[in-house]
Amino acid sequence: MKGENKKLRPATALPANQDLPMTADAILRDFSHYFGRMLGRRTVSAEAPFLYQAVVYAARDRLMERWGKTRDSIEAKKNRHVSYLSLEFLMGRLLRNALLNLGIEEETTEALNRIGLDLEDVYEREKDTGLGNGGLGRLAACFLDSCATLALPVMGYGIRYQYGMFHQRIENGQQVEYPDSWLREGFPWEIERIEYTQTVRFGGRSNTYTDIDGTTRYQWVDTHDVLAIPFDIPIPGYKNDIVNTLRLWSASATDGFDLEEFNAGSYADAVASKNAAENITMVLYPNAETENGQELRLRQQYFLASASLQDTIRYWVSQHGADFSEFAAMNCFQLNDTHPAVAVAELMRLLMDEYGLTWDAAWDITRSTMAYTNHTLLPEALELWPVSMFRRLLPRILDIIYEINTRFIAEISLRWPGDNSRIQRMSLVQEGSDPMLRMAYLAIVGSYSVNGVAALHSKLLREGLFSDFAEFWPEKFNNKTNGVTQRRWLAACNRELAKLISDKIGDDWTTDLSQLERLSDFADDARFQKQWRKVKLNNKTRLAANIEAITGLQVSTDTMFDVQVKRIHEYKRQLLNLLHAVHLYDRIRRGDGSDVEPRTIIIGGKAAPGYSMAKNIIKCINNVARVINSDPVMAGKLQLVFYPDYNVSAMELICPAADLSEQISTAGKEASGTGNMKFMMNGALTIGTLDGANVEIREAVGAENFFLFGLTVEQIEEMRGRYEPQAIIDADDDFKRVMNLLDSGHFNRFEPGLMDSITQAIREPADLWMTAADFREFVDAQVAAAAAYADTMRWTRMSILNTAASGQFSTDRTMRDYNDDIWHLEPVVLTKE
Ligand code: 26V
Repeated sequence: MKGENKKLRPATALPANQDLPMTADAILRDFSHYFGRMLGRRTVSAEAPFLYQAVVYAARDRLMERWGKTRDSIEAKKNRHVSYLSLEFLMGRLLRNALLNLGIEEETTEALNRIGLDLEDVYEREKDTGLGNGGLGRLAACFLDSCATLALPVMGYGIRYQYGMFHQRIENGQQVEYPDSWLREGFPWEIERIEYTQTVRFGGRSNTYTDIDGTTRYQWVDTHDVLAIPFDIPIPGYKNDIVNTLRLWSASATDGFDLEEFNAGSYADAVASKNAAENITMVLYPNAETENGQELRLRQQYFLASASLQDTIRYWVSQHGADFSEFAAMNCFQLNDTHPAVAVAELMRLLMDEYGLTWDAAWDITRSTMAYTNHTLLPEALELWPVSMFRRLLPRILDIIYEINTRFIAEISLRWPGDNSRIQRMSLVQEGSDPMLRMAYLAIVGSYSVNGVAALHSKLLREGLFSDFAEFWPEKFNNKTNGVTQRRWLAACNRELAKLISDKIGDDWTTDLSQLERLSDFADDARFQKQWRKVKLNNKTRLAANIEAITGLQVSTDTMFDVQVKRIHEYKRQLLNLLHAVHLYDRIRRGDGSDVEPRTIIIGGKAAPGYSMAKNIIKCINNVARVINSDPVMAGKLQLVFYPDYNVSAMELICPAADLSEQISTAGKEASGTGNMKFMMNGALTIGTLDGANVEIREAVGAENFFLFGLTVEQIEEMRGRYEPQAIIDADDDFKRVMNLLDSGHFNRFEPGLMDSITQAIREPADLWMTAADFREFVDAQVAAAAAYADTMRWTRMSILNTAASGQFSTDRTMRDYNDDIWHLEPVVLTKE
């Protein structure tokens, strides 16, 4: 393809469009055009097919002109820019956010009202774009929103999975997974850009040859090639006319795919075999933090890395020719965890094999363009790939990684001569009968910046997991505490609270969240407090209606909504929450519940399909819930709800309604958490351990407005090896009764043995998560939370203060930090035509 694009005439831009009017009239006109003429529908009703698509097209037109202008302005200035490489972008729904950022929500509401439609109903018809597992993927989505709002030239690169995160249904208390066919009715936001198709290679072998200068060069030959087709999604900034891009790659077979392997007679088989190529982008892997090693997953990673780097280089060459001297000054690749870390070697390959750079020149560029963010401390989540798999799938890339390692080990030896154990510890290759590549080490060696996602997490990375590397390159390591975008997580999802806040302090907080501090002046204002409570109650009523619609349960809104929603994982300790629920049930049942503050405990989240312990936890929660909810003695006092199919849109309904936010991971295990920030912003109080960003949340809001409990990281580590959960249980009457209830079969009358795996886990001295160790303090902190809740004025004050102190947890702040310390981008200035 290279160079064959002969232009017959100089390219000319289309005449600039007149800016489309942002009025209800114009929006209605465009809606009618799309609905009637393009989609061919006549009858407008709330249920009409393609109604939502037509509204999107009307909005998209308005994004399109701004998108083009943003691109032109970036090109004109030849600005430095960032490519954010991520296997996950958990975008959720896009329509409300687009209208909010364009500033045309009211006009669109008005337009639809005129034809008897409610915009809120249209919003509900959009499926979530669920191309992520949880925190890491949603963080990437919040980053894109903030970068566009700050006018930072950042492009997201990801994969257009045909099937996103599975849907969870609860059948007989158990999680059952259903495929998420989110593209089935079309996805009106994307633009297919076949003109930027790339070719990605797999398999074959690596060959050497001598070029005309006598230099040894490498060639990757006999490969199986797959096409990467980009689909672009517009990312609008907040009322600033900037529209950035999320580019998602979809795999497609080349026309020659595997044809040579078939005899002339099996043409149909050859075409059918195209499936193998197209499978690469078929499905998102749903197993966050466990189960590494699937070959298809490695294919996905390389596919993303290669297509995205080729795309960036294609653009570079179109602007600068094959002169890479300024490439590093103008480009940065931020790696969202190690998932795209193979990009380190792929950039080396492209620069050397395709553009003829020397090793040293290519390495200089690589090492000054790559930056790596780590998102987990769990050792089992660190990616290791079998060398043998790399040799088979990516032979040329393996050569390069070995060469990087050889040179790296030489560097270590120079600094620490003869320190072989250090070399073994730091080598990119973990030796053994099945040698493995350590992707985190590849990412560190190949990057100029390595960051964690909360202060505590970054400290633990430096002192623990990556201590050898931090000793070698202290200047590479830094912290960037996570955030969330307040446009989605307050302005859009909690419009009533947003309005109350804006009426009090103006609406600058939508782009400067530190403004929320000014709310603290009103924390004791009785009138404001009453309004604040009214909003919370309305949000609880909304959630209660939703819970009834999906589970049939009627929950009482004059109870404390005590919420834990996140992926189900042992380290997050949903089990600890369940123990507390059983404890409250036990107290009320014994007639000791007169001072138990009425609560609705809500737990939601998905378990990785292969993570049997997590699935058991879901089943046990559902069993306990059934007993509690059907016991008349509990009425008005205690309810337990398992919220099914938790996702981004569910959180938009849940976080505005929460009173108490459960952030109860074992200290040192949750890298940051971002749900904790969404709850805080929406006025929930946190009950939590000193883990991840909880530490910073507590510092920001003050210890007196946070319910702290549990062992610290140091205490946890200190206790390992001499942890005796059974002794802890025996010494605590409440705990003993809870365990007896679980052991007795009370919650599993007809399912003998069901609770065994969880009661055993709690009694296990080697329990990594030390659930029993924190039981007593957790129960006591819950008593303190209940007492505070019972004092309405005090609770409301604490709630207001939590929102007021949440300013630093905006991804606007996070992105400024990345930009100041790592990216060094100039904001885009829109050029006038
Ligand atoms: C690992 C794997 C491995 C196998 C296949 C699929 C897959 C997908 C994801 C992961 C790692 C997920 C790591 C993660 O989500 N970490 C979370 O990142 C959040 C954003 O920084 C942070 O707030 C959470 O504390 C952290 O758990």
